[in-house]
Amino acid sequence: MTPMMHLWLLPLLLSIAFGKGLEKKKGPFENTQLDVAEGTPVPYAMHQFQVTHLGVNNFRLSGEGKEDIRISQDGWLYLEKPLDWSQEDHYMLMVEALADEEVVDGPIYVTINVVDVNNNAPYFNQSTYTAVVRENSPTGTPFARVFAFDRDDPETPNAHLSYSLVSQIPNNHQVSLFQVDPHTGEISTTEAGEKMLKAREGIHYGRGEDRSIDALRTKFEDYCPVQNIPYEENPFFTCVEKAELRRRNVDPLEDPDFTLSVRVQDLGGASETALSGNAIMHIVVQQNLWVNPGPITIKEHLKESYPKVIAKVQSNEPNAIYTLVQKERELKFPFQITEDGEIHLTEELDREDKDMYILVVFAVDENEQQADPPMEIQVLVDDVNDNAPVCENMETEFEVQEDEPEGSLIGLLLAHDDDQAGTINSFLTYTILSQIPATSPNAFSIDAASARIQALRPLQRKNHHVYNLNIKVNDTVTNCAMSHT
Ligand SMILES: [Ca+2]
Ligand SMILES: [Ca+2]
Ligand SMILES: [Ca+2]
Ligand SMILES: [Ca+2]
Repeated sequence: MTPMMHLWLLPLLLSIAFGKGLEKKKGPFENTQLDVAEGTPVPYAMHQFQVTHLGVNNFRLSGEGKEDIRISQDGWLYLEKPLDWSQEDHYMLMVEALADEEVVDGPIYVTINVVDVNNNAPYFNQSTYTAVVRENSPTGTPFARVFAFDRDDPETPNAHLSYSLVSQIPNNHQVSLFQVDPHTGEISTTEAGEKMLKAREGIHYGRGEDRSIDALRTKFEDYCPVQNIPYEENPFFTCVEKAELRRRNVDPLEDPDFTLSVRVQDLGGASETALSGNAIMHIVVQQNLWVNPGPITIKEHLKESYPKVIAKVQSNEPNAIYTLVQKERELKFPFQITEDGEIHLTEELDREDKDMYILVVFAVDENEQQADPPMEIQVLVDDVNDNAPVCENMETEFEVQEDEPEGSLIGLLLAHDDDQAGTINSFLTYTILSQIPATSPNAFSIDAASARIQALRPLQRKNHHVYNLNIKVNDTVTNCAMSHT
C-alpha cells in the first residue's frame, strides 16, 4: 500500500470503526478470532492490533484470501471487498509486525469467521412439477415431492426451509384436497382429498383385455346394443372414443386436473423477513380400481355350492397376478383367489369355530414387482342359531331345608348357548314343564330370564322328600332335568 492511499483511507476506516465502538475493535498483538458478517459495505475496519514493541511502523499480512483483506501501517485489519459466506466461511491469516521491514514481533494468527446473513432466497429445483395421484390415495402417504435449495448456511435459520401450499386450482368447494409436509416437501392428500378425488370417467377394462379402438367398439355395442349407423358417423361413439383417448393420454402439463402453487420460505417460514420461492405442481387424478370390497359378511353354514364367489378385486395393473393369504397364522383358511381376482369361499363357515378372517391380497406385475399395495379384506362370519342351549348338567340336584319361607331360593340352573352373545340366538328362557310328584298349586317357580328357582310355599319332608322338575331351556328346545331333595 502506498503512503498516499493510507493517508486518505485511515480517517474513513476510523470513522466507520468508531461508529461501531472503536475501543471494542482494539486488541493486543496475539492470536485472534474475529466474527465478521458477510456482505458488509467496504471499506470495513475489523480490528486494530496494538503493538507494545517499540519501533513498529508496519505490518505484513499473509495467508489465503488476503487479497480482499488488508492491514494498515497502524495495525488496522480491514476489508476491501465484502465477504461472501457461500464462497468461503473462514480465513486463516498470519500477521507480522515490522520495524523498517524487519520482523520484530509475531507471527500471530488471525482466524476470520464469516458470519452468514440471510441474503439468498430459497429456490425450487424445478419451476414446474407434474404428478399423478390415484383416487383414494391415503391421507399423508406422499405421491409427489417438491424440493428447494438455499445457498445460505444450512446450520442457521437462513437456510431452514418451510414448504406450504398457496393455492389449489380449481377449488370449487373451498376444500383443500392436498397438503405439503412443511419440512420434507412431500405432497399427499388431505382426508377430504382421500375421499373426494375422482378420476375422469373412463371405460373399464378387464384382465388382459385389448385396449384398441376395436375393443372399444365391442364395448360400445355392449353398452348401446342398437347400432344402425357406422361407428365413424355415430356422434355418440366418436364422442366416447375421443374421451377415452383423452383420458388415456392425459398430459399433466397440457391438461391437469389440479394445479397447486407451492411456496418455500427460509427462516423456518416463521418470520416477516423470510425470503421465499415458488413453483407450481400439475396433478392428474388417476382411476383407482384397487378398491377394498370389505368388510364382507357371510352367514355361517350357508348351504350353497362351493367354491362360492364372495368378492372381486381388480389391480390397477391389467395383467396383475393375485395371491391370497391369511393374516393370522392359522391353519384353517377356506378362501382362494382366481387369476381374475375373484375371491372364493371354499366351504361353509362356522362362527363358533372362527368369527372373523383377515384376507391379504397381493397383486404383482409380470416382473413380480408390487403392482398395488397389499390389501387387507375383513370377512365377518354372521351368526345363525345353530347351537342349542346346553345345561351344565343334564341332572342337577339342590337341597333345601324344611319350612323355608315362601320365595326362598332353591337354586340357579346353569345353562349356556354357544351362539353369538347378546343376540336372540343365545337368549335363553326357562320354564318348568312338569313337577313330579305334582302338587296343586305348584311348589316351585322359575324366573324365565335368570333361571332362579324359588319355592312357592314352605316344604315339608313328611309330604315329599324329592321333587323332580323338568325344565325347558329355550332357544331351540332342549330340556334339562332338575331334581330337588
Ligand atoms: Ca436464505
Ligand atoms: Ca448468506
Ligand atoms: Ca342358539
Ligand atoms: Ca351360531
